[in-house]
Amino acid sequence: MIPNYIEHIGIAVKNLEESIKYYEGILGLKCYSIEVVEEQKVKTAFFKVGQTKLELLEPTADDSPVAKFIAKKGEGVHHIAFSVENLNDKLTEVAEKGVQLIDKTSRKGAEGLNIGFLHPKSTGGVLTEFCEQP
Ligand code: CMX
Repeated sequence: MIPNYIEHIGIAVKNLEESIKYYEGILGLKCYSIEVVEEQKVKTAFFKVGQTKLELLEPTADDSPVAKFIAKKGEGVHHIAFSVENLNDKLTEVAEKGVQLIDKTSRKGAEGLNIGFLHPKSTGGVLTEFCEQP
C-alpha cells in the first residue's frame, strides 16, 4: 500500500473569494479552476503547487460535511488526498487492515477523479482521501 504522491490538500474555508485573495495575493499562486461538487455540497477552488494541489472547500449547504467541520473546528486543513492506483482494491486492502471506510467503493469527486474517503477516527484524526484518474 504505497501512495504515489499527495494529490491535494483540502482546506475548509467560509468564503472562497476571500480565501482566493490570500493564496493569489500573498502566496502568488493562481486559481485555475472553480467547481461546484453537488454530491459533496461544496464549491471548490484549485491551485497547483508542483505536483500537489490545494483544494479550497466552501460549503454550499448547512448540512455539508465542510459546514459541520467549520462549525466544530473552524477554518483550516480538512483532509489529505493521496493518489493511488487501483483505488477500489486499495480501499479493500486498508479495510481488511481494520481501517473504517466512509466509502466502500469509489465515487466521483472534483476534477472528474474517482475518490474514496477513510474515516478520521481510524486514521489518527486526519480525514484521508484516496483518489485516482478515471
Ligand atoms: N478531519 C478530522 N476529523 C473530522 C473531520 C475532518 N475533516 N470531519 C469530522 N471529523 C470528526 C469530528 O470532529 C467528530 O469527532 P468527535 O466525535 O471526536 O467530535 C467526528 O469526526 C464525527 O464528526 P461529525 O461532525 O459528527 O460529522 P459526521 O460523523 O456526520 O461526518 C465524516 C464526519 C468524516 C464522516 C464526514 O465529514 C464525511 O463523510 N467526510 C467525507 C466527505 C467530505 O468531507 N466531503 C467534502 C470534501 C469533498 C471534496 O474534496 O471534493
